[in-house]
Amino acid sequence: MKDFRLYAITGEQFHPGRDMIEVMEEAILGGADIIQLRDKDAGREELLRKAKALRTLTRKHGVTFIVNDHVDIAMEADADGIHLGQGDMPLTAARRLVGDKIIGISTHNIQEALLAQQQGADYIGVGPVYPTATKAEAQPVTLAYVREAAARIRIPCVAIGGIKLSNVDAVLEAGVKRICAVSEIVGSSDVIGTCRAFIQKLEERKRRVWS
Ligand code: 3NM
Repeated sequence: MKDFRLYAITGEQFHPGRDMIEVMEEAILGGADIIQLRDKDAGREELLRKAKALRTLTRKHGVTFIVNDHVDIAMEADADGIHLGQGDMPLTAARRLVGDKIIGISTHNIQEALLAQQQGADYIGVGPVYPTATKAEAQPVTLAYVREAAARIRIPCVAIGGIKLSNVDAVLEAGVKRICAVSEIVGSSDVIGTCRAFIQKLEERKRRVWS
């Protein structure tokens, strides 16, 4: 899997009146290096159309493309991988269908993380770190779980949930090297600038601590 550090997920409710592909292209231009299509409302046909458009965009820019939940859409659009929640298709079943494509798994505690790692996930989501309207029903896992995952899990850990420019320093201090945001990125009036600012914070942390 191509490595990544800034993971942007679609969230069309955060940019009414703007074209999703245009917004995600700005995210890529700002430095997002992995893009996920997440749309809980679209029907199959619409989802496939969006997936194909994002596939074209991500290929043009050489960034990774992931589809949330829908293995069949990921396969048909030739995405690089899929992202699955705890209530979705089991990882082992998904692996049989997607072969060596990327599989990411949402985790909310260290047991789920260790299991995902053992079953061959390529990366895990660690969250929601903070309360978030994007996934309002989920209980925040706090920085304590971010610290634990960063210390104990060997596959890439992506912190997600309520991450903003204003709190990302604390998340990075907890030990993760990859972050994901929906509303802070796609809801910004300056998507490119917001992604650049995230990248700058990742770079700063790398200079000070990782290298
Ligand atoms: N998954 P925002 S939190 C899609 O914890 C998603 O697995 C989460 O949106 C998880 O950056 C989340 O707007 C929402 O808070 C992230």
